[in-house]
Amino acid sequence: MPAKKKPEAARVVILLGSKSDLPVMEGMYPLLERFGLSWELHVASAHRQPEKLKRIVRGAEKAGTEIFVAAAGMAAHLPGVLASMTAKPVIGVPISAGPLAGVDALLSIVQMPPGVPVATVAIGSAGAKNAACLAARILALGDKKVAAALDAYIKELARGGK
Ligand code: RP5
Repeated sequence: MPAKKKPEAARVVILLGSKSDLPVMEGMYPLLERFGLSWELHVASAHRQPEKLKRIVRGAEKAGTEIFVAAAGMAAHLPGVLASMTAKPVIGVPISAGPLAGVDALLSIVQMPPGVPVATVAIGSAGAKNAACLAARILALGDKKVAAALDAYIKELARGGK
């Protein structure tokens, strides 16, 4: 009997602290597609749904996900808690979601203790796009197709594209 084919894992798993983070994070999709990176997205708050978060991370690890992106606003603990659950690269996107306009989330995400890194990108939509670009740069190290797509994108930027 032929072996059952394992369902293909999303190379990038995106986690949001809330549905309200979605409009900003949707900016990642066109870039991930352009770089040929498969992805999936889940909402799992580190504060409100820690057990759900654990289940998603365990499932993604088992399936072979290579990079996690986590976006959260306010006291943004999602990327750090996620980084405590995996040894895969975690990219953190601070979201502007309250009176402190994302500076609260930026400081919460970037100030990780030694040994548990979160690669923190800019607040908001620039950060969402850079999360896709950084994921591509990491995966391009071992994937020629991603490297070529990234190279074409960088050349387009040099010609004045956005
Ligand atoms: C964070 O609190 C979420 O990531 C979101 O940015 C912020 C507000 O969440 P909601 O009250 O909109 O669900 O946990």
